[in-house]
Amino acid sequence: MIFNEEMETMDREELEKLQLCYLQKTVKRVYDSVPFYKGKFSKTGLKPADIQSLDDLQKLPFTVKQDLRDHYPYGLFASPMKDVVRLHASSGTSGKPTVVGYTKNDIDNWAEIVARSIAASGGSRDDVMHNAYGYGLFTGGLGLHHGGEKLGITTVPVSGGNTKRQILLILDFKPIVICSTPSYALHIAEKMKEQGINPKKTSLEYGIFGAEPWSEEMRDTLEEELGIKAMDIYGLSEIVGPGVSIECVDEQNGLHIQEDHFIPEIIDPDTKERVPDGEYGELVITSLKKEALPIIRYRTGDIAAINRKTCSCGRTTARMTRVKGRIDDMLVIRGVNVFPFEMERSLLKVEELTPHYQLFLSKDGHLDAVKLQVELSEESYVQCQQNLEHSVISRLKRELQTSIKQECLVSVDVDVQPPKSIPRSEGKAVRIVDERMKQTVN
Ligand code: DLL
Repeated sequence: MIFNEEMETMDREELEKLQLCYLQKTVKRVYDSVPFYKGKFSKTGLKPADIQSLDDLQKLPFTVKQDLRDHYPYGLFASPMKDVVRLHASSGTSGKPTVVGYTKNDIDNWAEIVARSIAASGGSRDDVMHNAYGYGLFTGGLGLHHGGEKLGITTVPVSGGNTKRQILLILDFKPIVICSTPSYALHIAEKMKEQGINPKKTSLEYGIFGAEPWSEEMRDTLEEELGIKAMDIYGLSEIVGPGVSIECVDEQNGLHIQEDHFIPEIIDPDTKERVPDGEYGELVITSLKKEALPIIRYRTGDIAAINRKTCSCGRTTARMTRVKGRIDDMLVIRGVNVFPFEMERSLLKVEELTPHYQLFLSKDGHLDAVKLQVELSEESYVQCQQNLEHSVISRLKRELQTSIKQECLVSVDVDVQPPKSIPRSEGKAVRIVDERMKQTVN
């Protein structure tokens, strides 16, 4: 179902006219109300009136996460605090979090795009939605919540954690849609099996999964394990939260960007020049309707590509590929660039292993070294114990190493552990344990 036909299927020429109008308003708003932007524009003598076409967007400077940190907490807000009704913040692994403010209109607009997203994923007002994204400063829980209520789907605000209770509520409330990180959905399925419940046989039909990178192979695993259709939702708190883009259930092939709210660009992160459609690069987003924290050309750090071909679902909006990973997470192993997520694809092809994994990074002299820790499924563990434990483990190690070498062109050490050795996550999974700094300090 298309929640907002007018906006989601708008003729592209019309859409671009609308985008230009909102872009001009946003540029004027930040110029007049945020000294940081006025200062930046002034360095190149740029005035809001210079934005006469969508191409002129490229005249505008980029904004980066550090700018938000440097102006912590409210320095980039374009609305007086009396108009700010909500704050969210990213967890921030080091130092202060990045803070995002919302006016009442911002919350309404966010609810609108998330309502569109849930509808695109197969949910409708006749259904029940189990929302297992964390509620709080993280945008996942409340983002899906308001979108759910706007759509009119019965929203269960269960939040993350207490997996036993999640299962009870899924069995009793009979939701059609589940929202969580892909890794937490896997964990819920695993716990169901432990309790003797077949995860394929619940009422669930659709999953809205995001907040962390996940592969096409992980989609197959989730769909198979839970007997659902799994859709990818993308967003980031600096821009709004979940709902920037979403896959449609019709094609499950690229995430429709809510282009009447955001302008996407893909740039080469080194030259900072735009790259053609279809080429991978860093996703840059400009907000068009945000009031409290409008943001100009925000460098997301996420690697994706854009395609503007029309989709069979009827939506005319540009689609982005699933995010390959963050630039910061890219590993350079003996000169080869690789994202952790690319190894996930190889792992999921080995039947005897579970879909859970962690990568340990260390230094081997001056070079980066990677150990991929994986675990045996319960079934194969029993088999290993019954017969030749070592030969099975060595075979799995070899298979996985060869597959990673073929797919990612890097050699990694593989460590096969017993079942349930890898920590399970209730939110974003911790895939990378970076021990390189620790080694340098010692
Ligand atoms: O993760 C918002 C969100 C909540 C998105 C629920 C989807 C579902 P942050 O905590 O600010 O916001 O983290 C944003 O997470 O820059 C990406 O690196 C990553 N990310 C988010 N969605 C996806 C996705 C939320 N579908 C950061 N695929 C982003 C890959 C994703 N990475």
